Amino acid sequence: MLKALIFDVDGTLADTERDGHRLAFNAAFREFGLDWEWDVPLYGKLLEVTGGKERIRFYVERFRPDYSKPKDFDDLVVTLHKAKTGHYVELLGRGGIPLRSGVKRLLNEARGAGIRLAIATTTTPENVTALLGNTLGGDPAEWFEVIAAGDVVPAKKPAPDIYFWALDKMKLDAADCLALEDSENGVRASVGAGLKTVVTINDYTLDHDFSGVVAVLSDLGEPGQPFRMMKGEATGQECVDLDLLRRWHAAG
Ligand code: XBP
Ligand code: MG
Repeated sequence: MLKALIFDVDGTLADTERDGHRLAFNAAFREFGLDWEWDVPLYGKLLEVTGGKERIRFYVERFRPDYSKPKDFDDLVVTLHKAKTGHYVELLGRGGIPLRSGVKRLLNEARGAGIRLAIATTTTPENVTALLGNTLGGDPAEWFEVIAAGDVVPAKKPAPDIYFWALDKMKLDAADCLALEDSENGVRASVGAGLKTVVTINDYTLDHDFSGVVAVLSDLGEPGQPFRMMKGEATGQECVDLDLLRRWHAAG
């Protein structure tokens, strides 16, 4: 029986990467006098690695062989990432990023029907609070009973650990939940944790491998603004509602 929905954040609840996280990283690099500039295509390659601190290290290793790391490079990464979080939260505070189509509608429907809600994300907890506070309003804990985020597990997505952590806190079996994701790394994590998964793609993830998921679609859709279906069956539906999620959960 479907008892809970577990949402990814970046790319799933909101399109945060290209015009949110990327800009915040660049602002932090500028602030610290670094000539590192992550343009849109480069950032797509950097998304291969989840987690902001991990991504900065990956960039230096893979794309900046010219950069000689200072002795305190580990500390620098932490400092840069703190600054990046500050810029990101500020950007969200300016109302910079809305929720994706259909997200609020589905959250409201699920909440009204007594379906439990949780979050499983790689991003920093402060970012989740800021995004939800600026879009849904109020305290995120009123919407999501568990927020699994950031460094609570050492191995980030594609490892399944963040989903196991959330399931453990909710005391639920994977079989009774459905995950909503947007990326291959996210799907490897959710499917790896034994969760049936629905994917809403975005520009950075449209050619990802989504093996093992129950449905792939453009977005959750709104009445009059139907989703497009890439994989799965949704006869007669123009938006993703609980009925459809229950169907996918039972069939998948
Ligand atoms: C999201 C991430 C995060 C964000 C940046 O992946 O990988 O690292 O890009 O956030 P997912 P931080 O949607 O799969 O959870 O800088 O706070 O890590
Ligand atoms: Mg994501």
